[in-house]
Parts: sequence; C-alpha cells; structure tokens
Amino acid sequence: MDISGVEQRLKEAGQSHLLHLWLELGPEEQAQLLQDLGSLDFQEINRFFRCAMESSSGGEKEKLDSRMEPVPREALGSVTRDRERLETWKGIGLRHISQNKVAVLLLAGGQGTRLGVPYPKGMYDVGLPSRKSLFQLQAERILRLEQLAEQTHQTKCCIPWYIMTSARTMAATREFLSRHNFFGLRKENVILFQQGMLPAMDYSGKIILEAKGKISMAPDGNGGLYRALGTQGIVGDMEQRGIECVHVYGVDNILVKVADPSFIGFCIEKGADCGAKVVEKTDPAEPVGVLCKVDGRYQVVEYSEITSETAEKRGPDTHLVFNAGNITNHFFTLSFLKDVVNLHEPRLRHHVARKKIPFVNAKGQLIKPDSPNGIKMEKFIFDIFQFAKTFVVYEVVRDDEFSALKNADSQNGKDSPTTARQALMALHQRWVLNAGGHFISKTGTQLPAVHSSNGAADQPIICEISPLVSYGGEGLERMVNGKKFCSPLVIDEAGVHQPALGE
Ligand code: UD2
Repeated sequence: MDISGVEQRLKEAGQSHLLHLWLELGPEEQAQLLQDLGSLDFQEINRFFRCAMESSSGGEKEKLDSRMEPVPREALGSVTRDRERLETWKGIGLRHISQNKVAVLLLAGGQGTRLGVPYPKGMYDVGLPSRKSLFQLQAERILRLEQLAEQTHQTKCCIPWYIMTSARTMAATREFLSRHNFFGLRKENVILFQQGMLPAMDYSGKIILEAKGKISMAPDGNGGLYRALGTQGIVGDMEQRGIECVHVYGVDNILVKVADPSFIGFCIEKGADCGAKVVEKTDPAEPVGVLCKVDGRYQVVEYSEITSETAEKRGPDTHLVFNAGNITNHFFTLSFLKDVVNLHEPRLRHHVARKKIPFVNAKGQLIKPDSPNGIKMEKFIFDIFQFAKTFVVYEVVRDDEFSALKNADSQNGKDSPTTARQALMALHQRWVLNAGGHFISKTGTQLPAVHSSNGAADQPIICEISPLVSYGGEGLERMVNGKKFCSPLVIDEAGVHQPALGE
C-alpha cells in the first residue's frame, strides 16, 4: 500500500486528519494504520454519515410516533390465543426440519458492552449447576431438535448453525467452539462468518482516532448481517444445502427456542416471507423495541427511537398500546433474504447512536469525554421488515421464551446472569410439574411453582434439565411422573440426579 495514494483519498474525503500524527508512529504502527486505512472506502463512509445524520434528527422521531399503529390481529399468531393450532404448526416445522430445509443463524457480533466481559457473550456461564455456556445450551437444543425431527419422520437430518461474529468476537468464538468440539454438532454444519465494521465519527463527520495510529471501529449493527450474507458467501452456502427458511436470533436470550418448530410452522402456514416472535411489553421503560406498523408497513421502533409519551400510551384494556416487544427472534425465507441482500439492503440508512467515544486530539493526547462526542452507525436486523410481502407476528409467553442477559449482576439487577439463570431454572421446574413431578422442601412439604422469570423467589428451586434430554418440556414423564424431588434437581443424559431425601 502506498502512502501517497492513501493521502490523496483521505484529502478528497476530508479525512486528512487521520495522518496528522503519522510521524509520531513507529514503523509497525505505520504499517498497521496504512493497512487499516487502505481497507476503508471513505466516500462510502461519508455518504453513510450524511444519510444517517439526516434521518436521526429530533423532528423525525416525533413524526415517527404519529405514524405508528399497533400490529393488527390478522397478522398475529399467539401461543395462548391460538392454542388449538400449536400442534399443527409444530408438525409443519418438524417436517421442514426433517427435510433439511431449516437453518438457524445466531447474531453474535455484538460487543456486549453492558455485560462488561472481555470475551463473546455466548461464552458466558450464568452459573447453572452444569456450568453450561449460552453457546452450549443453544448447540444442544439444535441437537435435540434434530433428534425430535428424526424420530417423527424416521430420517436423518441436520440444522446448520450459522454464526455471525465480528472482528471483535470471531477469533475467541472460533477457538471456544473448536475447543469444545462444537458441543457435539458436526464441524461442517457450524458456519462462522464475520460482519463488517465502521469507524466512529464526530458530529462533523470526521473519523475518530482512538490511538495515534488506530481508528475507532465498531461492528456495523446486527443489520450488518445482510451485507455479510452476500460478501461472505453465506446465501450461496444456504442455497447449496437446500435451505428454504432461516431462524435468526440473538445470543443473549437464555430461553431461546432455537429453530422453534411451532414458530417456523406458523410462518410457513401463513405463507410469510418474514416473521417476528414477540412477547408482551408491560413496562414502557423496558429496553425492547416494539413491533408496529409505520405508514402501513411493518417495522420495529427501537426503544431508543420512541418518545416516552408513545411508549407509555395505554389502551382501554390498560395494556400498552405498543406492546409487541421485539426479542430479536426472526423468521426469513431464503428467497426473501436473497432479495434483501441483492436489492434492499444497499438502500437502508444507518441508525445513529450518540456515544462517549475516547479519542486522541491533535496533540496526540487521549481524551475520555464526559458526554457524547460522536456517533456510531448501525443497521438493525429488523430494518428490512418493510420489504416483506407477507409479514407475520408470533406472540409467545415471556416466562417460557425470553430472558435476556444484558447487564452484569453488579448493575441494576435486571437482565443479569442471576435473572437469566433463575428464569431457566423456573422454566425447568414448570416442565417437571407439567410432567407430573413435585417439589418438596427438605421437611417434606410441597413447594409452589415459580412463574416470574425476572422476579424469581428469594430461594429459587435449583432445577436444570439438559437440552439433550428435553427441547421444550417433552419426554420427561417417564422420569418424573408421580415422583417427589428436593432441590437441587438435575436431569441430563445420564439420568436424574438428586440428593437423597433428608440430606
Ligand atoms: C435488541 C433489539 C431490541 C430488543 C432487544 C431485546 C436490535 C437492533 N434491537 O436490542 O429491539 O428487542 O434486543 O433483547 O435488534 N449484534 C450483532 N452485531 C452488532 C450488534 C449486535 O451481531 O453489530 C447482536 C448481538 O450480539 C445480540 C443481538 O445482535 O445477539 C442484539 O444486540 P444488542 O444486545 O446490542 O441489542 P439490544 O439489546 O440493544
């Protein structure tokens, strides 16, 4: 790479300041910076900045609020209100899985800033008796679901697991999965790929240096998926495998039903090209986006982009008007994804996140600002819902399907390792009860079920069921029906583990 060529490109793009400290760098730092600069398309970045800033002005936010409408009932499937359809939907989903037509895609490129660990979130161990990481729970659910589809349809099948990482998470994720032998999945069916990165910019559109020779870079948002699907050859790989639909989900939901056959079957039955799973949003301040229609088209309005007045609006039934809480859990047909990659994605604008971004000033001093001084640009996974021909929404019960790991235990107590662990154990406790088992205290009195994931009891019952034994509560009767258990109870491939009564 030649410095004069880079200098010229920077000058044309108004980004020459990136070389102001060039002479203070050692040869290795110079080579690295040159390489980093060489990989960036400054004209494109400037264009992204202009478009993103244009659509993030305050006026837009208010205008958006007045154009929002709730999801209509005809687009909605619900595990509680459409209970009689669930077995049919599950059957359709399992049949597609058995025919190798379903893939799962994990979004794992985020930086996990709020959780504050230096490694990818999927590696996090929330402290279950088994000490399983989020990645392991998800991999084992895939294995079990393959088994269920195989048993139902008497045929071998495979659900490929695509994992989107970023420059921040790729190496550690690859190393972790490989060290654990892909948790029993076949290596060739676990496909890692990398999303893009974009520089942080100040409000005047200048790219920020985080060190004298280092540009401040961040992943381009979970909507970076669509560009990566094209550039990394993932759409091609899916086509080659005969995939027809893809279940996409975020890494941090400990309860995620990976490739949920009922959700997939519902979307297929409705002829949808795109769908989203939601839970009821009950707290207007909860950091989940809401699914709604804007100008007649489906969209998620992100929690950072809605005014509190609209978030707090309630209907005559006292429920929030905008209560379809997005949980980063989506269905796409492959043919829709192809259109998105080829036609729609390039037209999408980035969202703007105003942040405190450490930077080096013209004198080479590192400054850590106290208030936001610049922006990060991100596309969102749901920005393409507007292009769907048939969009559907599938409402599930929060306690059964959603408990996100966002914050450290030391923070505000919400969405933490403790709440995630308790939500999973409370769910598994309910599975045991539904299968005819009971929990008793050490003195022999029967214990009540726990229903609230985020506000679990002070002394929760410890109960963990391996995903290799049960995907969604099935198959437990023969192990638990009519039996009494004390906490802790662990059920895995080796059987039921229980302290002897009176211990
Ligand atoms: C996401 C949803 C929000 C809400 C909430 C529920 C988006 C844009 N927002 O917000 O509407 O439903 O989740 O939990 O989906 N990720 C990447 N690359 C990136 C950034 C994120 O792969 O560049 C992944 C990340 O690893 C995670 C998922 O996307 O699996 C969600 O990311 P987040 O935790 O930053 O999103 P959050 O909680 O702000």
